[in-house]
Amino acid sequence: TKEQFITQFKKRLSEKYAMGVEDASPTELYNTLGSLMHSAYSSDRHHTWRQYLLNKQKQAYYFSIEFLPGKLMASNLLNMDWLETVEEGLAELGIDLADLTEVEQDMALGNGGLGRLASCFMDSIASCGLPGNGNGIRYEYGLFKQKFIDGHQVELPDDWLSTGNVWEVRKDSKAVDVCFYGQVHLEEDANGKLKPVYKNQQVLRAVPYDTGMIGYKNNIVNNMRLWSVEIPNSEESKYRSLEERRTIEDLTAVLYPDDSNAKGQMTRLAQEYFFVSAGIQSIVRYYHTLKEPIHRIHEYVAIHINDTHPALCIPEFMRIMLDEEGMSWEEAWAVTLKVMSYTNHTIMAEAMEKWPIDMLKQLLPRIYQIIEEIDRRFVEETELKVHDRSIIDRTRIINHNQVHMAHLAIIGSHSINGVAKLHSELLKTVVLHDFYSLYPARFNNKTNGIAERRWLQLANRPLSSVLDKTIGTSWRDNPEDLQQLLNYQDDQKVLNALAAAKRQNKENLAALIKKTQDITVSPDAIFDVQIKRLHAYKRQLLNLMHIIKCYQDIKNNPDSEFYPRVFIFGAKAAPSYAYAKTIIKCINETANLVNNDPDVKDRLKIVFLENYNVSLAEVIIPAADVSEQISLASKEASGTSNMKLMLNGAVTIATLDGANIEIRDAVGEENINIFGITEQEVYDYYESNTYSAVSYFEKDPVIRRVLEAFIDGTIPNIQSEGREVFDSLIRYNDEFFVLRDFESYVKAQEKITECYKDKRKWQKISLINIANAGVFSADETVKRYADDIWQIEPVTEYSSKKG
Ligand code: 73E
Repeated sequence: TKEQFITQFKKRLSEKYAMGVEDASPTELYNTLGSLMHSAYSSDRHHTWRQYLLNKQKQAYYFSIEFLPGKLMASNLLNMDWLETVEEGLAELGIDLADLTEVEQDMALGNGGLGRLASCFMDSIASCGLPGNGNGIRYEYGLFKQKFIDGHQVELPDDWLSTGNVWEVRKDSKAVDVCFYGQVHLEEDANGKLKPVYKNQQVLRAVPYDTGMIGYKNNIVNNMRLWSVEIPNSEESKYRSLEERRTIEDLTAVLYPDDSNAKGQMTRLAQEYFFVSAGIQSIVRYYHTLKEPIHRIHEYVAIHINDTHPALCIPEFMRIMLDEEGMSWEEAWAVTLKVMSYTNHTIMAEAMEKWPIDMLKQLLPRIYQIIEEIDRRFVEETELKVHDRSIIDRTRIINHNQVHMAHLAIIGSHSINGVAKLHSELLKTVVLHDFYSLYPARFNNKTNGIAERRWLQLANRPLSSVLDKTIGTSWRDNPEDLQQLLNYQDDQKVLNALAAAKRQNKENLAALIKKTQDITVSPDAIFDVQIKRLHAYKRQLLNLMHIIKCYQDIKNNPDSEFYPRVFIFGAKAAPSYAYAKTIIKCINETANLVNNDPDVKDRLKIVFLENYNVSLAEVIIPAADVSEQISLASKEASGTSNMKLMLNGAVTIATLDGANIEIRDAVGEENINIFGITEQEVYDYYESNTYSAVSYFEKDPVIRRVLEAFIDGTIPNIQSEGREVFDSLIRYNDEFFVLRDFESYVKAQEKITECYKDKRKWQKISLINIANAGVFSADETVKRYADDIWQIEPVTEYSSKKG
C-alpha cells in the first residue's frame, strides 16, 4: 500500500544516505527507490529461477550483441504493479516520479531496431511467463551521444555507468574463462580420442552482470546476463603496463556504432566470441546441475542467434560437446542443430559478416578447425544431394579466403527466420534461395513486434486513459482488445477525446523542442516524424527533398495556402558513415534556412532532435501525426518504429517494404498512404539495368529545381555536402531510387495534407490505426518463437506470492 511504501522508502533513504526526503537530491531519491524495488523483486527472481530448476524446464537463451532497454525504472514499476502506488506515495512526499526517472541513464547497448527488438522480446518473454534469458555484452560505453555543432554530427562517449546501475548484480561466482590466440594441435588421449592441446593461449575472465527482466504483473523475473572482461588473477603478472591492461579491457569497452553494417575488425570478432563462449559455458555448467545426460541437452536448452554476430555459438557449442563432453562429431552435430536457431535481420550486402580466414585462425585456432570441419562435411553431404556443383560454391562457409557467418548460422541451425512476411519471402526466393532449396523446412517467418507496455501504457498516458474510459482496461493485458475501439470510429466524443490526448502529447513535444533546440512549433501543425538510424536506404533524403519542394513552393508563392507542418527528425549516423553525416548536415542547414525565413511565416518548420534514443522516442512517438516509413522497397527487413507510431495513432506514409505491408493489411488500403515502386520493380531494374536517374532530373522540373538547391547556394553552408548529395543522385545513378519515387511521394504527401484538413476523417483513420496495432504485440511474436522454434512452455505455477 501507499503507506507501507512511504514508510519503507523513508527507511531505505535513511539507511542508505542518512537523510530525510527534504535533503535528498533526485539522484539519491532515484537510487533509494531503485534499491527498494530491487530488494522487492529479488525474491521473485530467486523463485523464478528455482521453479525453472525444479521443473527442469527447457529454457531459451537469446544471444544478442546488442540490447537496447532504455530506462528501466518506470517499466519495472509498471510490471511490478507498483506504478500507481509509488507515484501516489512519492507525491505525498512532495516528489514527482518523473524527476527521479529524469536522472536515470538510458541503457543504450544497441544501435537501433535490432537491439531494441531484443529488449522488447526480453520484456515480452518474461511477461508471457516464458523461461527465456538474454545473453550479451556489458559495454562500458553505450552508443555515442550525438551533438550538432554547426549542423555537423559530433560524437561524445556515453559513460552510462558513471552514476552506477541499480538494476545489475555482479556475479563473481559465475565468472568463466574465455581463451584466445595461441596454437592448438590434436593428440590422442588414453582412450584413443583426439583431444586438443593448447600452447600460449591468452586467458581472459568473463564476469557476468545480471539484470532482472520483470514480467508484467506475473511475479516472473527472468535474467539478462551481460558479460564484462577482466584479467584473471592467474594472469595478472603478464599484463604489467597500463597499456597492456588497456588492450584487454578494451574488449568490452564500447559498442560498435554501426547499424546494418559489418566492420571487419579484430576487436569486434573478439567481442563476438567472448560473449558467445562465456554464455555457452555458463549454460552447459547450469545444465550439469540438472544431472541429465549431455546428449539430451536440446530437451532443456534452446539457443537463439540474433543476426550473425553470435554465429560462433555453433562452433563453440561443438567445441564444448567434443572437447569437454567427449561426444563424437556426429552426436555433437546432432544436438547442436537441435539447440540452435537463427534470425536474419537484413539483406543489405554491407551488413553480411565475413571474416578473413587468417584473422579467425589467429584469434580462435580451435574454433577455426571446427568451422573447417563443418564446412568440409557440408560440402561432402551437399555433393550427394545436388547436380549443380555451383550451388556448393555459393553456400559453403569457407570461400575466397573468408568465413561467411550467415552460411555458418544457416548450416548449423534447425530454424532460420526473417522478421516480416516480405523479408522472409525474399530470403527464400532471392537472398538465401540456394539454402532454401537445400533446407526448405528450416525457413519460417516471425514478424517483429513491440512491447506495448512501454510504447503505449508508459509512453502515452493520455491515450491510455482515453482507452481505459472507452473500451475498459483489458487491452493492457491483451493488446488485441484494442480492436474494440473500432466500435467508436464514428463516435465524435471518442474521436475528440483521442484528439485531445494527441494534442496534449504534441504540446509536450513542442515544449521539449523549445527547451532543447529553442525552436517554436505550433501543436496545430501536422507533426511529421521520421525517426530511425540515418542510412541511405531509409531515404531521409527523400523526405528532405519534399521539404525543399514545399519551401520552394512557398517562396514562389508566399501568399498561397500551405497547411502548417513540422518535420521532425531523429537519427544518428555511424561515425564513419560519411554520406549519412552529409545528409544530417544538409537537413540541419535546410532547417536553419527554413525556420528563419520570414516568408515562411511559420508554416514550415524542421526540427532535427539531437541524440535520438529510446527515451526521446517515448516523447516523440505519442506526438506524431504522420509516420514516415519510406525505405526503398525490399531494403528494410521489417522496421519497428512503424508499429510504435501506428499504435500511437500516427498515420503512415510508406513504401511497400518490411512490416509496412502488414500494417496496410491490418488497417486497409484507405487508412495508410502507400507510394513508390514495389520490390518487384526494384528487382526488375536491377535485372534490366535500365534505371536512369539523370532522366528524371532532365524531364521533371520539380526534381531539377529541388536538386539545384543543393548546389546553387539556395541552402547555405553546404558547398561540399550539397555537391556530394547531388552527385550521389546524378553521377552515381541514385542507388536507392530516390528520384524514381519522388513524384509519387509528393502526391502521397499532398493527400495527407488534404486528409488532415478533414479533421473528422483524419481522426477516424488515426483511431483505426490504434485499434489494429494489437497484432504487432511482441507478446504474440515471442509466443510464436516459443511454440515454433524454441519449444519452450510457460511456467505453470507462477502466481505463488511469497512473503
Ligand atoms: O528493419 C530492421 C529491423 O526491424 C533492420 O534493419 C534491423 O533489425 C530490425 C529488427 O529486426 C537490423 N539491424 C541490423 N541488421 N538489421 C544490424 C546489422 C549489423 C549491426 C547492427 C545492426
